[in-house]
Amino acid sequence: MKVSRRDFAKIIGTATVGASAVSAFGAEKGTNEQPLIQQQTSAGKFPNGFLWGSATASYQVEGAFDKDGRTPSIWDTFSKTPGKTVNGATGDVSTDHYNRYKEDVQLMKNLGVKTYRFSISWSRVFPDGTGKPNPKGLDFYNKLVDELLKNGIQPFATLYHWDLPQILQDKYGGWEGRETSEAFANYAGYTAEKLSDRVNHFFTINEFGAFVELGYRIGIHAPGLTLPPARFNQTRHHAVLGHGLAVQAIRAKAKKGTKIGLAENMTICVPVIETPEHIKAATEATRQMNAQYMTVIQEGKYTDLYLKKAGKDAPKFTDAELKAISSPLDFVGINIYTPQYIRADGSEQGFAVVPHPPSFPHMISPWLFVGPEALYWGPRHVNKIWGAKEIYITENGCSSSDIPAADGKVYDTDRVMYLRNYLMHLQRATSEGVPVKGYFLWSLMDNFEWADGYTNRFGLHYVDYKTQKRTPKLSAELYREIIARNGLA
Ligand code: PNW
Repeated sequence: MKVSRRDFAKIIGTATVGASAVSAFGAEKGTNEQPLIQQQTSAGKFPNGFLWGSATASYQVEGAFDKDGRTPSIWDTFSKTPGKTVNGATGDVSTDHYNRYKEDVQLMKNLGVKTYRFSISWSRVFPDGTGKPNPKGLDFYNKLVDELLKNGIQPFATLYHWDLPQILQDKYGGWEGRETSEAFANYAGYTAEKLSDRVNHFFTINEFGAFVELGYRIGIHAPGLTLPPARFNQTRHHAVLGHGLAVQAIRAKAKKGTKIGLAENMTICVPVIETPEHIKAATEATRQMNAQYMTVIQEGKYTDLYLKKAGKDAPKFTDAELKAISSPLDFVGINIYTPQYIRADGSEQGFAVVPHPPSFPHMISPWLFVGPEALYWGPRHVNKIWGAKEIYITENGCSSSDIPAADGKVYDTDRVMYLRNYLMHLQRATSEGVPVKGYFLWSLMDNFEWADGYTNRFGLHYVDYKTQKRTPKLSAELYREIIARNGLA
């Protein structure tokens, strides 16, 4: 990955003005005032019923790229274009989850996870992007859902994890065209209608902040475009519009009581030091640096600063579209890997981004800076700023070198260190009453890591791609322990 998280944040971030609507941390009640004995008895524990899970995504694990009527997605095209992925890797076979899903459900069962987040391949369900559905494509998800339920694992389904049907890219320029937002709503409504008798939670879209920015602006993900600002901002708008229209379509078609949310890799603004002034700055930075996605979805308007900065290149939109975009959600999912440090400053906007110094530690992916407190501040901001009452950490995890030892095991002590520290901060959040209901570790097993191909491994299970053998890593043992204790291990 050539673009670092730091550059990435700079690229998508907007600088800003405006006052914080949120009171400073120091003024809150009940945070540090628990009697010591109570803190000790609940030390390290998560709330009862906490949903421990793991996550994957269709193009990253399924393989079976041409089975049962599936048509190419933009990731098939992109990965088969020379020079786009490391070693020309594609998702043609990947971990062959399409054929091995039963075995993979057993991996989950051995971990003890209560839930599994997977994504649905749009071009399996609608090979033409829209129009006539393909029952054979949907059937895979029917079987997967049934297998999960049979094993006591709750399915959480993501409707879009980046594998747009290529035909919609060709016809409408993908998410640049409003037609794609509408096609997405149609596919989402249909799929939720078919699955919601057994799937209670649907995510519309995974990570606007990655697929739109990397795919349509920077060009290092599918469809590999570098659009000029006005067209690019319109693409952002059509992506959030697609989300909003999908929420409406799912509400109209799915079983009553079906819960709808999204999974967004928002910029996690961590106060450099936990003082009221830096916390206030980090709160405002959260709204402004996520203006184009999470903030407009939550608040139903683009911030003044976002529009001002975009100037003549600002997206064109109607009030009705803003209303659709901000359709009420049942829960909010946040993918959290790394922090963005923020300090208060005397500027009009009231905050400044503090870049990671060159010595700042990161995992093997250069963008994956280690900042465990992101797992505290992310959900806390979402709860305090927008009042979200049901929050999931829809992804968290890390890449490691993962070289098998002589005994065949992978002793991924760096991942163990990462998870233990991040989860301590998640526990801090839940113990303060931040309503985080579950956590999905990315990922169940090593898989196709987009432009990085198979070189960066994120799994709890090591995959030998020659034999498709899955072997639990040390981190899988740690996770099993944490789940069993419902607390830190
Ligand atoms: C997320 N970046 O992607 C995705 O949701 C997963 O599909 C992916 O495997 C996981 O995180 C690990 O990378 C990202 O460069 C990929 O900033 C790259 C970036 C961010 C998110």
